[in-house]
Amino acid sequence: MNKDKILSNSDVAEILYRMAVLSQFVGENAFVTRAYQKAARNIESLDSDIRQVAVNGRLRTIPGVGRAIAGTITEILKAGTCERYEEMKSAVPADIFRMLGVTGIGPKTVRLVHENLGITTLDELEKAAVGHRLQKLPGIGVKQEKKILRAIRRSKSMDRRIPLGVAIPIAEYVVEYLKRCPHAENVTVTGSLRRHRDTVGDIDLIASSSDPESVIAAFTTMPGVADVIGSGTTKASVILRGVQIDLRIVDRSSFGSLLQHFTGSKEHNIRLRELAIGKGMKLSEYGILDQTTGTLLPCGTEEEVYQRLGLPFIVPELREDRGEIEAAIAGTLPDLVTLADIRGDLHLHSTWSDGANTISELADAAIRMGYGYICVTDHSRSRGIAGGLNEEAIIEKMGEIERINESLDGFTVLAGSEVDIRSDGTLDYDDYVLEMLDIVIAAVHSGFSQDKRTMTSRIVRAIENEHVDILAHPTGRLIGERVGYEVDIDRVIAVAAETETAIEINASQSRLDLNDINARKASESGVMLAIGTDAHTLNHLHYMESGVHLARRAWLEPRDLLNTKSVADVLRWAG
Ligand code: DGT
Ligand code: CA
Ligand code: CA
Repeated sequence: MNKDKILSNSDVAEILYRMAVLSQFVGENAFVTRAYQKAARNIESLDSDIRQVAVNGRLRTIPGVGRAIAGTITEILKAGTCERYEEMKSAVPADIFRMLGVTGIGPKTVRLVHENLGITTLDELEKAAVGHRLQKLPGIGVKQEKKILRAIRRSKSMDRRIPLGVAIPIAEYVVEYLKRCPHAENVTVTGSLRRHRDTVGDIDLIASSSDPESVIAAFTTMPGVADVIGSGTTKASVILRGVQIDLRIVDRSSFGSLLQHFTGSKEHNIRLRELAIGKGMKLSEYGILDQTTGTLLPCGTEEEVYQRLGLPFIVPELREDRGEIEAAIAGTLPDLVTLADIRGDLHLHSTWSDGANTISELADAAIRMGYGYICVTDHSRSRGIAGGLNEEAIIEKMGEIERINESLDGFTVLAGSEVDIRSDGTLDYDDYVLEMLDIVIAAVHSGFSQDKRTMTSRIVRAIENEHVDILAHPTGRLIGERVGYEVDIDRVIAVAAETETAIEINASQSRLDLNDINARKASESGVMLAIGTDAHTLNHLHYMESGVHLARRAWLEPRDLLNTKSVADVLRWAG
């Protein structure tokens, strides 16, 4: 890390998260690991700037920050790192985070190959697997070696696109900055980010201006710009925090045409152009050219573009050439779900397990968001590292929920759990515990390297349990980090339809799982979907927005989602 860089809350949290991972690796006890995690999470959700908190000598008022971690944070703020972090890093292979990021490679394997073969990078590990040097190691063998190689190759094939969670804050920063330029008007995000794809190749912005050059100058000299890739009188591209940002400036009269063009997708635009040609028109980023008269009609708004083509407006989320143009022509575009339709969040973690906030705090925040209910789904017994609850704690927690509900009017806290699906497909609580809960979410958190058949029957067995209401993050992917486990999602969808189990759209920006294509498939197969934020701090509650955009990309209407229902209907549905 650059020593002169100004550290944000999330930079400090990131180092603490990494320390949590390393502490497991160097054999610290689970308590230390959890302490780092907890502090990291609370710093992430802090409303104030961590630097200011430190200056005011108030680090220890942050929950989970004791004397030791306060010292660590102070060190990080001063030096960009800390002694213990460097010490732990030097005791482990250099490439450890990349190796651990591969689904199916855990600390045990990394330690084994490091100690026996001196392997410190993912490439070395791949080479050793190709050269059959791993199978000789204790506990690895031929089968395991093959598995490791396959896992590395899967992980390497993952594309290098930017996760939404990384792109959104960067785009917000740039938009805010440009809006303050005196000559910039209509600063707008376009491209795949406006369509709310789960990853983006770059960030595309447009604006209109009477003085484009001054806006371009402001853009290319913006604080944080690491490189200017190109700069002209009406467009420029820069690199900021490792991400490419394209800006186009256009005259206000053709703003709608450019917005439509740059929002894409390319496939959608190609289809629109074909449609235009059939009507004797030529569609471009400058406007619509009437071929017979030869006049160019620039469109000031996007609505105008669609209108002139004889189509109803098509929202950005649908513009992927997945049938939206046909539906627009036929007048059968879906009546998509909106954020206002969402009445509750069904996947939340509290301080009972690994969340940063109490149930009351979560409820208060949800009330402020206009929800009618939340379901608090802390981890189950076996998730020791995430503070999973045993049966006694569950009962105690249900008592607390009851007391909170008595004090609330028109709002309900549901008692739930995110129950681990064990490697054989059984659940982490006995049926009598599952029966007591309002909502049971089942999830895979371990044994990611199981082969596709084993994993699929494991999940199928879990959702066949009559107490399971929702299957959480069904593919286990972490965008930009791991591809997830191998699973026959079509089979899971089919069984979910049969067993009337809902499937989650996990709205966490690093998961977004199910994705748009599979969520649409599930819905078309008759499966109910449920958006859950998987919030571990209050800040995460706003992931609901990303979940709703994903649902819209999946063509979902309010009736396709569980959490657009009233609490009574949710309970009736869960039966
Ligand atoms: P990304 O950045 O890979 O996530 O995807 P987009 O969709 O943001 O693509 P990008 O940044 O290459 O271009 C932005 C938009 O510009 C794209 O969505 C549609 C438009 N566009 C780019 N190239 C073409 C093209 O060759 N034909 C047409 N019709 N439109 C294009
Ligand atoms: Ca783009
Ligand atoms: Ca671009």
